[in-house]
Amino acid sequence: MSGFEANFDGLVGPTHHYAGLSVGNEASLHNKDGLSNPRKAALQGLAKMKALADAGFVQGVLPPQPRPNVTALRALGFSGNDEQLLRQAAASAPQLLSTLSSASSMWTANAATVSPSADSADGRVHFTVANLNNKLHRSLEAPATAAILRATFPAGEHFCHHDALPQHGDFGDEGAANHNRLGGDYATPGVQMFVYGRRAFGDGPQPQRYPARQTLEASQAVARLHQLDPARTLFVQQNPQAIDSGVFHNDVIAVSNRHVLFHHQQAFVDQAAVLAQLEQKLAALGQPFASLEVPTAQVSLADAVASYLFNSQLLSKADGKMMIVVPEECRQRDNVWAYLTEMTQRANSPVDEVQVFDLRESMRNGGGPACLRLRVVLTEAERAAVNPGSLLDEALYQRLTRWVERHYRDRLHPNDLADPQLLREVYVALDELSQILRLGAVYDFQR
Ligand code: SUG
Repeated sequence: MSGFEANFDGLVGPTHHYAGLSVGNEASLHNKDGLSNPRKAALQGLAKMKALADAGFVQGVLPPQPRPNVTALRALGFSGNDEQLLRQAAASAPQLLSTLSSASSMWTANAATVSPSADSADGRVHFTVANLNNKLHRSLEAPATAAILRATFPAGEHFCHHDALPQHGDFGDEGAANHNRLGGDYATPGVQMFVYGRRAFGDGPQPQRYPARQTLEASQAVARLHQLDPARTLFVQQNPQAIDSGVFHNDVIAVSNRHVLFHHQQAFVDQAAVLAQLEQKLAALGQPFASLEVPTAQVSLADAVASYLFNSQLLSKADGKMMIVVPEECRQRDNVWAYLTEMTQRANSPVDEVQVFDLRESMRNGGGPACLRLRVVLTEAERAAVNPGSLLDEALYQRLTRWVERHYRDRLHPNDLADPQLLREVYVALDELSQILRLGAVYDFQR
């Protein structure tokens, strides 16, 4: 049975804006209150999806969530009809309105942790929705994410869904952004590496400046829920110094594909031991391991954060080699670009091609190519069980492009979020989108 990796990208929502909500994410803080272009953001994301689908990769789409989040505003005491409610919130709590309007569900690497069926005892693909409880705006994503994932991957013979872990910092869980799977073939057992920032219980190194969002205890719970074999599971601590330099998720400092781990020299605590354990666990499966370690002397932590070199996608091509998908910001930094050029031209490098995408709108909030996609390893039988309307082909790309052009604004400032017309536009657009993707009534406002 053969397997492959599918990427499910989040479509950027119509309220994409720069709210400065994520302490520890330098791009988010630096770009607070800037003017965003939601239409351009969505089209940039779609262009990446289309290019990868055209290159033969299986590409899926996950829809945005309804924002402003009227349900949350009502729960927080704002009342009246939608117009009155938005007016009240804008007048008395504009920052809260902005927070509850974030389009942050676009970064689907944080939607859930996903384990392939080859690794789970019951032979199903497991999903655990991330609770994202370190940031208010992100903690509100979980219920809609659960509904969207269940509509996209119907529960049953092939897919098993778990709700988010308890909404408490001790179980802080940021999903697949802190998870990597290594192995040979996608459909045979592999090794799952969970990367945490701190321990909820007990001592250990901690970042001093910025928060560690993921706990060891959360990662362990996800591994249990997914019925993983402890012998093929590894819990690794992220280097606190990296977090303090702006590496708020592991996917800003490391990415894996098959037997390859592409990572920075300062990614993990006890890095040499981590790499040795990975090698040993893969060897026990009869699989090789290749560490592509980028030295600090060539790319500093600051360069890694500014360029998002590691927030890349490593994709297996038909010829057995890999391609690396990076943001335009990598090309703009000479040392990073020199490293990529050298790495892809080196004899015997597993990665021999670079593709560059302009994702500037998302990047300005700290979301690169890898943040925008949720990896789901599938077999053919599993793919056949995926909601067919969610898989991107030429026709869907054309429809989605027209849909964005029809419904999205080309400029948005946080002050515009009080406009009741914007909320009406969002409801019309998302209602139509759920029909285009054939997802059924996934949103609260449709029920
Ligand atoms: O959680 N930014 C997101 C970026 C998430 C990137 N995802 C991965 N690395 N996988 C975050 O910090 C900023 C929103 C704002 O400030 O408007 C934000 O939420």
